[in-house]
Amino acid sequence: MTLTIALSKGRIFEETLPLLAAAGIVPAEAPESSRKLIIGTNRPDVQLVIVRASDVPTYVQYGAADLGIAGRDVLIEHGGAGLYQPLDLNIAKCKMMVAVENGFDYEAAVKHGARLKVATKYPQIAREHFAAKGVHVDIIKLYGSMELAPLVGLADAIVDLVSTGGTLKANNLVAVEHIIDISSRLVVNQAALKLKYDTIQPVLDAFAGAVQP
Ligand code: PRT
Ligand code: MG
Repeated sequence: MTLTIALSKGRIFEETLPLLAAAGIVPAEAPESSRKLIIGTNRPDVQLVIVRASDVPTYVQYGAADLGIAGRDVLIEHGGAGLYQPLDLNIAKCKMMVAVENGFDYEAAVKHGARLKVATKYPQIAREHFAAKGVHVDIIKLYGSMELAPLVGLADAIVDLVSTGGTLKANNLVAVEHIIDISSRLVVNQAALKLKYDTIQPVLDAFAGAVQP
């Protein structure tokens, strides 16, 4: 039985390589240089499928992939239906933050009770955060480049991922609130875990043993 693992290109793929290696899995090519969406490995019974980061939970939920690796941000927005999440892999780490343009009086805006316009790719996380604070918000859904929104008057604030802080700084934005710490997790299709237990469980064990603190 073939084991299919869903991964996204870029940081998650790069940071997953050592975990795959610990499970004796070496990709036949790098997704950055190949246009193939299905990538074989040194193991004839294991293949990788390369999908958008936010599509990983969907592939695993429907069993098109048995395993996947996705950020906590993506998993919260997806909702997690049908997914077993046995392991935090402690990779692709960053923080979900609220940020505003330098000079914008966030505290006053929040206290004032006026509706705050918030642009984000993460409406679920943003809505929950502001609801817990009792702040009324209008969420504006974007698919990228959130940093632009406050600069052109589309929003008062953004909810976005921050790692080095370089992108905020380059765009004259400052982080004003930390919402949650983010890292990537292993997700497993629940039916596949039962059907392919003998193949999947050793991979889970190898990943668990290779996670860096
Ligand atoms: O690009 P695409 O739409 O396909 O999806 P994606 O952007 O979600 O994929 P990718 O590969 O960029 O991110 C995959 C996962 O990596 C995310 O779901 C997060 O869990 C995690 N991750 C870790 C990050 C970052 N760090 C990160 N810094 N995802 C995005 N960023 C972006 C952030 O949105 C902002 O634009 O990097 C910018 C900030 O970086 P700094 O270093 O300037 O602060
Ligand atoms: Mg990206």
